[in-house]
Amino acid sequence: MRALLRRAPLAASTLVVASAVAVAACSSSGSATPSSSSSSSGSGSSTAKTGLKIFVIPKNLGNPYFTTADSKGTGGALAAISALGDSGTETSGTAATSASQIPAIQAAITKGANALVVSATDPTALCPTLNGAIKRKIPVVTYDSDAPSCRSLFINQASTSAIGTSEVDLLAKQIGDSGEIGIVSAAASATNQNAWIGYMKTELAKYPKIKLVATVYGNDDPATATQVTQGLLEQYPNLKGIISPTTVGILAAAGVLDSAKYRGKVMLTGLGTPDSMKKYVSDGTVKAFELWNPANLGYLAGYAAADIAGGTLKVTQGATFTAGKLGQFTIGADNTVLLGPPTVFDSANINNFNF
Ligand code: RAM
Repeated sequence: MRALLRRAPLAASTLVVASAVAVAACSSSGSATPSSSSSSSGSGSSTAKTGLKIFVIPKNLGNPYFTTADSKGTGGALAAISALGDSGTETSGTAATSASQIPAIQAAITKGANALVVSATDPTALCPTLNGAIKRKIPVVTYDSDAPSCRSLFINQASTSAIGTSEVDLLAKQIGDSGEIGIVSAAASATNQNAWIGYMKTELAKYPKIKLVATVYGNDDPATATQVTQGLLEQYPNLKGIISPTTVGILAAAGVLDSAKYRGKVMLTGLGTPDSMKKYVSDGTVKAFELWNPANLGYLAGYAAADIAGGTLKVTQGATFTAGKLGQFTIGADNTVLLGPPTVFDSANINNFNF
């Protein structure tokens, strides 16, 4: 039954390896596959385990981006987990810090987790705990923000380089390729933020008249993000633009810029949810920004975690799996799965989106 739910018809080449995978799935209680191990191929078992306990652990609770990514009602991670006959729980701390997130990961392990789905606040701090899970054969699937040396699989929302470079290109267009800009990031330790900022810096080499003057950190906390944005504007009165690659940061920055003093004078782009940004696009504070569909990201991560824990997906480069409504995905280099390209939102299309 579970196999019917989760499998689209398999290609002949995939069917050849299915029986070998079924044997592997039966011979171990979990199927955690550290990213370094990739000896056999494929997916496809008719004997998947169900009733598994899967914990979804975002950077923090209370961040609407993760609520959308994780919830059953939005079609996020918990929807995929429950569609596959497993039991999903979303848990984390309330601050987007490792100190807040690690106890939730430890508690999930103690409660008998069969798989963990984690957005890493800080890979260095999380890895001892996550490696402990992998040692106990609990697969760790990262989503949104990776912990490359201590997970089985990473579900990447969109090409890391494309996110970084496109945000610079979007802002450059809005400021006429010239002037001082700043970045309002989330946590200084966050893998995703730092990877995107790295590509922004590379892309800036194409714009000799744009100067990145500062990167400030709002820690995915609305009050902190507001404060650091105000500080940035005070310290750099000639600032022409801000990139905020965090849904919490861009919303806070938009709130600060939504005044006669700044509207139309300091441009803002980054990663935001269309629902939260509609007001600022319609009043002209923000021209264009981007994001992927967070619910689809969570759904894909939940699906993959359930498939790995259930024994129907072995983590190895080239393995394919069908993630329900989202269709077929292939595990790529470094045991990473890519959701797809993000959408750029502007006044012409933003009202077509509701998340
Ligand atoms: C925030 C978080 C998250 C990031 C999004 C774009 O909600 O920092 O990790 O992916 O923004």
